[in-house]
Amino acid sequence: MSDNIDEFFEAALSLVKTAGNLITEYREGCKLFELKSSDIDLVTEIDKKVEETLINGLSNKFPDHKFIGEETVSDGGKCELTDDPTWVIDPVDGTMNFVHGFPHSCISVGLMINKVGVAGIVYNPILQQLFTAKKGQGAYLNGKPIHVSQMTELKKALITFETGTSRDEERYKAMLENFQLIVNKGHGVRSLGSAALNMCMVALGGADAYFEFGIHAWDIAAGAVIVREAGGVCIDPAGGPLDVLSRRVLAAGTTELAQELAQTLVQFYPERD
Ligand code: LIP
Repeated sequence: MSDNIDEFFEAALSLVKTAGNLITEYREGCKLFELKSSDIDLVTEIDKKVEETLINGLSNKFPDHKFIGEETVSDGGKCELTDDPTWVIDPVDGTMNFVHGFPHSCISVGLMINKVGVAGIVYNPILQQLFTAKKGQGAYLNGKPIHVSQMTELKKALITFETGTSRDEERYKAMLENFQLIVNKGHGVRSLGSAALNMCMVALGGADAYFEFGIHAWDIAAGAVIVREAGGVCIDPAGGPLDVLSRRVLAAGTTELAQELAQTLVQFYPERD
């Protein structure tokens, strides 16, 4: 099995690096975009081209593999996770950043087999940050091993957090209440505008935890493998096991911090993918 995963990973990595060139042409920002579910949920032609490059390349090499791609699902495709090898892809995670030229956008590619994350690639081609992990083989930034922080207390923790891409009133209310809670109780809040890169900051040990309500499987599949291989935990924000289709995630360097956050956060339950 691990030989296959190495082969799958190497093929994906080569395609991700190629697709990254489509993003780096827009250092000042990709000003042409369309709206999806709200006026802050954007998609560009590059999102679609990157996803097409990855899915075509991987399905040519591995015809029996399945795909969950953000833009394919957005265009009406199935969002179905089976036991088959499934690539869970966000072609440009942080599309709002990409449009504005804020250099924190990435290609996020996760591989799940039997519904378990076995490989993750998160690549920010603008800043040349390549986060990678394979199950049981550790997590890396540009080929160097990375490890989560050992922070166990919220009062000393730096938490990454997002405002999201929907203006749903109930979600907003929970998001703002949680923002205030974390600011009052912790060391501070940071918001990169990309779930995948927020999770990589946890894997790097630069942030102590990340949580979000409203993300999708493609935002977190790769980051979950990278955080876990860096020694961290990825769970449901209420403390139970992570369900990548629940649109809820909590990643942390330690179980203790994760559980304290789970007891502290105001919960929100989006409609599942
Ligand atoms: C984004 C996520 C981010 C979240 C946004 C959006 P996109 O992904 O990475 O964490 O807050 O709502 O979903 O839409 O840029 O691929």
